[in-house]
Amino acid sequence: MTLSRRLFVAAAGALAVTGIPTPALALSGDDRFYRIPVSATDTEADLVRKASQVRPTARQIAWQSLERTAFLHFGVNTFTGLEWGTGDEDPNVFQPTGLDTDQWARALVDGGFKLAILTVKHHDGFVLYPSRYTNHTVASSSWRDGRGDVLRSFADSMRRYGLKVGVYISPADENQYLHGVYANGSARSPRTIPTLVEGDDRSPDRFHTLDGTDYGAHMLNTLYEVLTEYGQVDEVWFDGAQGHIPPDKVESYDWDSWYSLVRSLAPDAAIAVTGPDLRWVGNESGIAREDEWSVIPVKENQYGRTDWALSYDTPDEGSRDALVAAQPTTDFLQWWPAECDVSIRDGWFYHPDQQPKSVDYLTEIFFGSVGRNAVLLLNVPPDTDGLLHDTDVVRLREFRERIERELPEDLARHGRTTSSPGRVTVDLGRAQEVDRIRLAEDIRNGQQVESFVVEVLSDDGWTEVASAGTIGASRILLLPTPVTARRWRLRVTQSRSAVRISEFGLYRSAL
Ligand code: FUL
Repeated sequence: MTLSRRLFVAAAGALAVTGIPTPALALSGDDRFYRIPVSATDTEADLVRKASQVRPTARQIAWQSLERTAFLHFGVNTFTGLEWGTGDEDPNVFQPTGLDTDQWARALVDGGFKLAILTVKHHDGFVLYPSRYTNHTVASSSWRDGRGDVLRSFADSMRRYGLKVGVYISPADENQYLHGVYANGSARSPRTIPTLVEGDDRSPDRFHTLDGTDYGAHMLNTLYEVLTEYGQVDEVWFDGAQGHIPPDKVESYDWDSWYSLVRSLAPDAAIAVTGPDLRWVGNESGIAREDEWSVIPVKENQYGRTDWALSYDTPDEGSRDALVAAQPTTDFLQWWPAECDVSIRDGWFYHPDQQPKSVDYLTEIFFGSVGRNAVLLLNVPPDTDGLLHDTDVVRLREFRERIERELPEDLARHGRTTSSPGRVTVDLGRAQEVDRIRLAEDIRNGQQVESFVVEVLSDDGWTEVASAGTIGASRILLLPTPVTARRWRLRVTQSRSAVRISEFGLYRSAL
């Protein structure tokens, strides 16, 4: 059942960090506690206490609750068959003659998705709306006589069907590299955004003065167009890859200026994954660590870029041992939750010879991401007609139906729940078969549980049926065989501070 305001104390922990206000004030999400500085003299106990005091921001809480989000990789690569474009492709190859973004939206809703992110600009630099700052766009294609705007259609359709809108804007840009803008060695200096161009019909209320290189200013102007002309955006995705730009052509990205513009134009948008709000899980298979922490040690790199204090793919990102191991490089303990990106097909872009993953595989991915304190970001690439392929559309529906059968009805909802320090007990009224358990901490109280057991009452007393480490925003346990019992208990065996459990759900799958 969902335990809305139930609090139980699993372990006492001091709540005050010298010099900063108590996080008890921050239960609805508060930027003041999303990261706490670490010093070289902090003991293990100090680190654990600080980690227990980190809280998500309101925008991180909103993002986490989405659970299933979608990626749409679409652009010139869809037509050239490449995964990474070249920046000098003929824009005229882009001919999605049957573009129907309502069809995308319907399929994603039918798959249980709540937000979709479009690749507005991939590494090739081709832009899916008519930009004032580059000719490598849809406007240079004869498609719709140069008047097509995929971003407009996408954003309108998503909103029409109740989906939130996200934008992928690649920092790497091969076209701008070929035009001598990207990595041209220009100085970082104050830039006026938007930078008005000849014949510009905009008269903004406010201009932003931000530091940037020539390319940094180009990114800022792109962000300005996307975030002021297309309605509310809830996720801005900055990728970390370089495409084919030679590694010695270094453009030091103006992260601080980009973040600041996003915050002022789209304050609710979560900035991913080269960003402060959420992190890449560390692989592209859609699977989180079994024990996935949302509070992890980070360091701050050049121009305010949040980076891992350990490595992006370390098997343990946030346990007590990890906090201690990372300490020499840690600047902050930060709420930096994991996003699991994976494509339904092998490639990110559509290739006719590839097939979507099976429902079994997608279900495994769901349990490996949403079931492990992460958010799923599943890519479903539109094809050359500008449609999601029928096979993928059917697969999305089957995936949603399968998850509904995996977790059909929370049996605990009709039970009687009691809680006492470190324990939540559910009396189902009669013995019932259970094979899936869904748990959640109220993350407004941070992430506290380090280990727990689930037990059932039998003639021999309380007997363990499952045990694991972290819970976080969502933990789903699959029992290898169904267990029949009337009384079920969650017992926290180790925690960082007072634990607030918001969900103890018991299910019998109907497969
Ligand atoms: C990667 C990119 O290089 C891929 O093309 C894709 O966009 C993926 C989501 O991120 O880093």
